[in-house]
Amino acid sequence: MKFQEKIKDSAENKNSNIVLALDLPPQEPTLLLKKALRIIETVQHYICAVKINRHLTLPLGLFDGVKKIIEATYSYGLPMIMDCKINDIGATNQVIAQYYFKAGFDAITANPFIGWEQGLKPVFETAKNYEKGVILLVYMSHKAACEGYGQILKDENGKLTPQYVIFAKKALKWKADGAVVGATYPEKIREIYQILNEKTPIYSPGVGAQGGKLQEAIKAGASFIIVGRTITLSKNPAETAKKLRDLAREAKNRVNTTAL
Ligand code: NUP
Repeated sequence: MKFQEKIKDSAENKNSNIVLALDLPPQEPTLLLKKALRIIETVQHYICAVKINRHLTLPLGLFDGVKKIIEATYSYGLPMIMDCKINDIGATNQVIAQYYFKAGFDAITANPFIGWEQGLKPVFETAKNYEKGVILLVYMSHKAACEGYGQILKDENGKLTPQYVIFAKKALKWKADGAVVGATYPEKIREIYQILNEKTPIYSPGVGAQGGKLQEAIKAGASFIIVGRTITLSKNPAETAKKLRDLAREAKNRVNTTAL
């Protein structure tokens, strides 16, 4: 099954659009793995996918500890995303993508700054061969995002255009499986949502720890909300994930009712 269908099915089954960013602070690897597995086990009912970052791949190893996390995640019926933000020359990107897909990830993230030919083209081709997904960064959640994603440049017709508008159009052209737009910038989500026109779902990180508001992101058009530290560092991750899931459901219902 293709990634977009897989995560849509999972969101329906779990009745949740929360993607858990399984980020934990550095600690002894055996303990880290134990904590990571425990968190997935306790929050599995309230999330639709798990996203992993270097917090786990670096200390645990892709075909060692991370493999165990992937297996556990699958046993709960949840897809897995590797947030590797691919950003190199095509030949290198291809090797990176192959390793992540072979390890069992359903989708990877990539940076559109590197462009298509000898950049992301081999990544999209590899993803297609493996029936996996590629999610593009379109506007990041941090403060300095405007320095890159927000810079104004000339598009191919010479018209002054923000970088993120060009990236959103590329997400459509390259048939990306998702676009990352920070929950810290709901006005950017709104603008990018208009361009993507529901063809490419928006994944929105930056809720809680980075100051973004889940309800605002959903109201602006985000399909999936990525949450890390607010859940992983909470005293009761399951309770926090449930609360966020319920808030997201309410916000989604409100959007649907207003649209009627
Ligand atoms: O723009 C982005 N912002 C962001 O926070 C793109 C990302 N991939 N992320 C990631 O989402 C970040 O690296 C982390 O893994 C997660 C957000 O975690 P938190 O701020 O909810 O703890």
